[in-house]
Amino acid sequence: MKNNYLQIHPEVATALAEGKPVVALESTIISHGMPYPDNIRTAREVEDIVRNNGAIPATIAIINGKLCVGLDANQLELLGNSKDVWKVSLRDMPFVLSNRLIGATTVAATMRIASLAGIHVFVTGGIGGVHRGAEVTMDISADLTEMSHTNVAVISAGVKSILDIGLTLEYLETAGIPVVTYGQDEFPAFYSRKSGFMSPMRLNDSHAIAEMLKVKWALGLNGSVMIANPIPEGEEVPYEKMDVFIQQCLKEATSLNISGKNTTPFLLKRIAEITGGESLKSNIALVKNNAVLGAKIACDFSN
Ligand code: PSU
Ligand code: MN
Repeated sequence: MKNNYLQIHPEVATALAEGKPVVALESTIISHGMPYPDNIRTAREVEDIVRNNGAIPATIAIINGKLCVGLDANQLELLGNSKDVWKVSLRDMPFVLSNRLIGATTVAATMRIASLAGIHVFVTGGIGGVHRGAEVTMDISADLTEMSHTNVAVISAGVKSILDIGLTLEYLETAGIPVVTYGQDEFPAFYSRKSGFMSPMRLNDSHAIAEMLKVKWALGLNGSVMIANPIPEGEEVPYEKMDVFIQQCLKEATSLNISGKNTTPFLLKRIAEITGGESLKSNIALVKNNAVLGAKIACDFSN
């Protein structure tokens, strides 16, 4: 069925029509996850990495009443350097489209749009999840509900400890979402290779991961697979060190009454400030590392 709101970049459309590997990329990380101009530089470099590893990148955002799949240089600049960019999760999509606002898509919204376009592999930094204190706030990211029914695999560096990692893993299990860690037994915690939680599953190569995706969807087991890719050794900030900063930022968020959709962007920004850019450096390194693995999985998946 043709979707009148979809605008697929010609290069992406050609790749999809020819069955070539395509990797979806999100835009909230650009507009609300990193400061300018690191955000745009990183977005471009991540696209280059996807290309150099054999796949076509498709960065996704909402611009001028269209669900854009694949952005040009001006559109990337707009997302990275405009003041009024909406953070668009699933519930925001119709509002931002019908009002022709500029929207940066979260994991949830990016997955849905990727799926509409026929893309099955998606690279991000980290997914949203169950927040600490969710038993009171009910703050559970729509990323998780979306992952429970949309057939797009998500490559991330695990879950950072601004969230409740244990509860997030429980939620993923309840939702029937396989969690596969690449190359190690322990589930990674974004900036850190360790989290204190064992990964439910482990696979050591992209081919095996692509096979698992094919089997899952062939069985009619709809939904995502979370592929957790540990940050490279030389780039990590150890868990214990990072957790001190995170605790401090969480306290600040509470005292400033930050809630809802503002929580994650606030925490990411404060952590980068408090660590004097160290967290940002790690964040950039892990996204690039995910782009390499994602492109390889997309190549194996399309074969
Ligand atoms: N986690 C990160 N970096 C990010 C995000 C999450 O480490 O940039 C972004 C992603 O776009 C994710 C969104 O989908 O935050 C989750 O927001 P929320 O918790 O409001 O659902
Ligand atoms: Mn939330």
